Amino acid sequence: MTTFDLAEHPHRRYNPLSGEWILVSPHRAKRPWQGQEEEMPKENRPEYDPTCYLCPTNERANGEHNPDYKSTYAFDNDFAALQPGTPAGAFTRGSLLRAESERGICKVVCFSPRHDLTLSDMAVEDIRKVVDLWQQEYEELGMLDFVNHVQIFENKGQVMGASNPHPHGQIWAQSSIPAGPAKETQHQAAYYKKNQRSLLQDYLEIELEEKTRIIYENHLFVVLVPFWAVWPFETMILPRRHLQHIGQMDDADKNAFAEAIRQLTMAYDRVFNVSFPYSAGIHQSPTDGQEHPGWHLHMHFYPPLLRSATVKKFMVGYEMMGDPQRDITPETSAERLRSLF
Ligand code: H2U
Ligand code: ZN
Repeated sequence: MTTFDLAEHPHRRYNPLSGEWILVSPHRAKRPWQGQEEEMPKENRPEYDPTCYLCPTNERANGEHNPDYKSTYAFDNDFAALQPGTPAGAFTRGSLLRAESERGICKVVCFSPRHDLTLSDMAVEDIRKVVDLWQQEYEELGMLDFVNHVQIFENKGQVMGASNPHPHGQIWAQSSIPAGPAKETQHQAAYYKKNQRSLLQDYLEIELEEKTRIIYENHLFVVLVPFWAVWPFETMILPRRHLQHIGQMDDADKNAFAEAIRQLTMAYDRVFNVSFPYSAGIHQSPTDGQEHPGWHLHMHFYPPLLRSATVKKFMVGYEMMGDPQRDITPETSAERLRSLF
């Protein structure tokens, strides 16, 4: 009888943040790089695109013109999924059909006036300005009475559904706490209640000891592939300090956070020699007026690519019906990513 080995045998891994499990099948990926790694022609974008609705001075869908902004710029999404003026109300039919009105604000955040850049091309001082804007928006939106949760995120690349290559992200601020952050709120609170310690700080300590999933460190932030990662190159940026939200970041935190983002996105671009697509977002404490002592800020990166610039992972079949599944282990992915810093 052989002994159970995480690198060899099919197993399930627990995600303590979400309470969900993921199936890992390492035997199917003995050689994770069997796919060809074709080079994609480097896209040649102009610094300014007169047809881009995010470039400075250009007209947007609502007829407004963007200012001639020089660093970052945030505006209300012209096609906002949520609106601040939605009337209160509910629809129910017994306990089975339930709907509630939802108020919110959706913003678009331009990271740079330059149409041809991505975060990985930007200087750390310029990424720092993006972090400053995220902080300001989190605080301002979070202060609004009806806003209990602020989701900062970026969809990068056509395969993730980004509508425009101009470097930008979005912020959705709303009354209710969406499912992902709600699960993380619940699990971190339960852990804190039981242990008087933060779940992610304890987790980070273990990872710093094991080292196998750490891919980058600076004096304030760590980037790692979570033990329970689902996407082939999924990562998480974690502050060493127990920050509940971005509002608590000081200058040093913001600089180190910007540096971690820069290093990670540059490494990502080297995986398949393409501008690496992903969805990324900051999870942090809700702005609902509660204390949330267990909440530990972190940024998730979920890149869809699997084997090459063109072969992406699909979350289909068993994963839609059952649990997420991966072949390449998080440790193998971490090793690969670490070599690209
Ligand atoms: P994505 O690339 O992540 O889709 O973000 C771009 C957003 O920009 C998208 O949500 C908005 C779209 O609604 N938008 C405007 O607000 N004004 C415009 O003129 C075009 C697109
Ligand atoms: Zn542009």
